Amino acid sequence: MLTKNIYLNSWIKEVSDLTNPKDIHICTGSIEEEETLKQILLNSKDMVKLNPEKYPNCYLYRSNPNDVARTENLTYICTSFKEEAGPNNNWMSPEEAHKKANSILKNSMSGRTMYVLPYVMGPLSSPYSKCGVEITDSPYVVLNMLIMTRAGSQALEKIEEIGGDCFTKGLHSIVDLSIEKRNILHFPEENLIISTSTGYGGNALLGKKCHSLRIGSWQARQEGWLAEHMLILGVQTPDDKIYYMAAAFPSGCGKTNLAMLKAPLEMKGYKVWTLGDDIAWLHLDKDGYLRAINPEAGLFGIVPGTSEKTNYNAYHSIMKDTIFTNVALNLDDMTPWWEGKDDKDPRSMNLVDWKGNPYTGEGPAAHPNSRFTTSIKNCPSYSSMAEDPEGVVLSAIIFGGRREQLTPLVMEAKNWTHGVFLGACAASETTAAATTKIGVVRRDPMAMKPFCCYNFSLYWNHWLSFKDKSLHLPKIFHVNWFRKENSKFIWPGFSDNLRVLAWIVDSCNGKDNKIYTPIGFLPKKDSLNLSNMNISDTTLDTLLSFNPTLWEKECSDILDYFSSFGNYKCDTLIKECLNIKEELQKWDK
Ligand code: OXD
Ligand code: MN
Repeated sequence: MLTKNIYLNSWIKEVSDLTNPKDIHICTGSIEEEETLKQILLNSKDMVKLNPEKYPNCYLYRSNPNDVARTENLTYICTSFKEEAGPNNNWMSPEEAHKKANSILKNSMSGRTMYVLPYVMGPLSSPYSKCGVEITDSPYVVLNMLIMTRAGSQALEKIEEIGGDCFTKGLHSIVDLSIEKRNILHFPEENLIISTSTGYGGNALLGKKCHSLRIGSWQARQEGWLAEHMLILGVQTPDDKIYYMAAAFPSGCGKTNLAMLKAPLEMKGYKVWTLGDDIAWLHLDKDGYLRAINPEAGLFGIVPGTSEKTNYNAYHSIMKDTIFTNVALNLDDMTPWWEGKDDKDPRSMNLVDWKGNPYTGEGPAAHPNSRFTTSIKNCPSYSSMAEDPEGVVLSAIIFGGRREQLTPLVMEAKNWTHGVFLGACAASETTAAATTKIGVVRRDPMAMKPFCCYNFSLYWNHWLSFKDKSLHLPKIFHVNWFRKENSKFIWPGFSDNLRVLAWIVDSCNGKDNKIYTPIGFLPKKDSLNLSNMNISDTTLDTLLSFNPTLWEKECSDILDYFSSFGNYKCDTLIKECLNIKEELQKWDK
């Protein structure tokens, strides 16, 4: 008997009959197991041990160069009805997807070990947690999942205790890593994920995007909660109160930086606590408060640009017990290196680039989407509230995007419906985390474009439905750190973003710090703490104002976007947008 869950046993048998592995290993998460897995990767030369004095228990893994980012074009939602997946997803019929996967997976594990990894997303004893089992033939995936989730024996015990089909099934095989065989398939109706011919984190660590966001968003709609692409942080104020916030930004817009921000010197008494940097599951508790848990246990962050100055806490999180993927290696002292780590010229060092070749000075030494995997507990600003099974009560929800023009530094929603509108029309310029063109503006509602598993119109209706379920919902805000003038950023970002969070706290406390406009409440000019900031009056005006003519045009674009979801329409948001447009037409220009 493999496990005490018959349903799991029969799935393991089904997968091993198909993939034909040389043996099966049920992962326990023990130290010995971890060591064995590391040794396998060291022996195969896919992984290198880093300097144990400077980077204790740290490793550098190099992936196949064709496999360095999520592949959204090869990611499918396989629902019975195409319209349910919506134009926001690639769709494949479940029959076709199973057929395709079966032919790719036939004997795909032959000669390899099949690892069965039970895991829990969320604190082990949380009523909001969910179980999963990932079957994979990649020791790298197991090692990462052991950091990113609560995995191994304890998770299996939970799965055995609950019994039946209480877990999301995730089947992953690296096959031959060819792009032709690469597919990331989601079967929400079967609670199943199949990922083939890839080893990249976002495609292969199935607990993360595939389970916690795609399958999660499907289940959340059915069960009345929200699975979101959000960090969770706590802002401690000088009177020692902590205000919890969840914030959604598209990939590569600084979620990890904001989640572990270090207060600027001028803001004495303020401190940011880190509970999560990528995913939040939100549930209404019995009193109607919206509570957030972080389903993950680790950080899978972008390395380039991380320095003591830009993100002190991330920098210090990754000095031990960390797996680096696709960074450069300094052969002189076996330390990892990446663009933005320090002021050194990479050509002056004895570097091997991310592909494992001597660095020639051409192109980046570390891949722009190179990653670190480390326990969130390594983060100096980690809050143990992240382990609270009940989660934290949210005071604010923040949406954001990367907009060079148009969108003010911060605005507050007029009410829940308007807040959902602000989230739904968030847009951003693409980054290196996905293999699409860099720098193209795309609508990225709630930063969920690549992750919402069903038609966005239905998703927005689900968000809107919370309005009638509670009197204690958090306030909603929209921020934009990326405003530019003459091609230069006009807001410094990073730790100075705490000034905006402090304004949000003031607002949650009912402070009279804002003025009404058709697009939302904007800060009164003197309401932000800008001490020692050296920001000119004109720049501040640009940051805190809006252009009604441009916004009227934006509303027309948003209306076009809102009507692009087939037979499903979110009438409430369409009406919200029409009202704003009408108000803008009358607004003093
Ligand atoms: C991530 C992403 O890796 O959003 O978090 O792409
Ligand atoms: Mn993300």
